Amino acid sequence: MQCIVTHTDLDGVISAAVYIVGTGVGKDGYSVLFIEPAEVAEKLCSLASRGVCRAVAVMDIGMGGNILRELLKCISSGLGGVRVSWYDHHIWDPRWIEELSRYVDLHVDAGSKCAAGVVAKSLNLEAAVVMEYVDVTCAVDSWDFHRWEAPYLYRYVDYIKRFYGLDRAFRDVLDAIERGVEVRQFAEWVEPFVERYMDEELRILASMCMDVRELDVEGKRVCIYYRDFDIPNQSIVGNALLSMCGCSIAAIVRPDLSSISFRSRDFNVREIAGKLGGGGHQRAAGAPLKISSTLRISMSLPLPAKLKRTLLYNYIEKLLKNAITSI
Ligand SMILES: [Mn+2]
Repeated sequence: MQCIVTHTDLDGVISAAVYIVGTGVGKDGYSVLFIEPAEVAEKLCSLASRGVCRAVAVMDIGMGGNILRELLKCISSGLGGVRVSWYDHHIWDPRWIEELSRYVDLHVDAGSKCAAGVVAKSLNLEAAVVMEYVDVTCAVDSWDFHRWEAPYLYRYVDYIKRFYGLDRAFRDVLDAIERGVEVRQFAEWVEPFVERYMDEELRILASMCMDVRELDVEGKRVCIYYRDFDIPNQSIVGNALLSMCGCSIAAIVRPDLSSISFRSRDFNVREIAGKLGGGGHQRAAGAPLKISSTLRISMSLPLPAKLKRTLLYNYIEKLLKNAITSI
């Protein structure tokens, strides 16, 4: 069995489909697992130990010091002869490349705008139909949206992920590519999903700036926003808070209250996330959210949405003020 371990987004889905097309593995010859980067060591090692994979291809999964240490624990013992190849376009420290390439067939190209591009190049794929999907994927992943199909495929995968699971998106895309369906035809075909997504997106965006709690912390305009649904996604919400609502720091609470994420264009939000036990990048970071049991109970009661929001915002406001002033 050829196993594929890939990221839970459009780039992950397209990378996997391009890989299957490029290697020509038959329908029953592969399995695909969608994961977050932090899970890669655990998933890869457990897949190898189960003995069902002859080879594992990892795609669109970045590396980090902690991830590498965890990974080396099992990979350096040989993984029972399972061959591992890895395709990525994130930035890797040269030492990570050196270390991991002793055990893994590494294809890392930080100059590529998406992992799907790295997969296509490594497998010498040049077919126009495939390369068009890759181009659209890179337009999404690099956030430049230079193709009109990009916002369609982006929202389509997000919608399918939420309601049907990414396996379904993967099968749709692979089927389309194998039948020679051009990416612009595919974008038209997914329009009903994108329309439903956009309806929800516009509904949320219409009241977003009124639903935020604004704080002034040391001259920074901090906005707290609670999303009570997964659509639109975190990046769209973060972008709208900064550009439409004029926030200088956006603090977004996930629907399940499990975590809080930060976006900013001028401030290093990694520091704030760090104070709350999280991390990330300078402009986009996140932290786990530990809410009190009283608040958790209140949030599950059939109270008016507005009241719940107020209770939650009061709590987050205190948390953020403490975190930011202690930096
Ligand atoms: Mn990517």
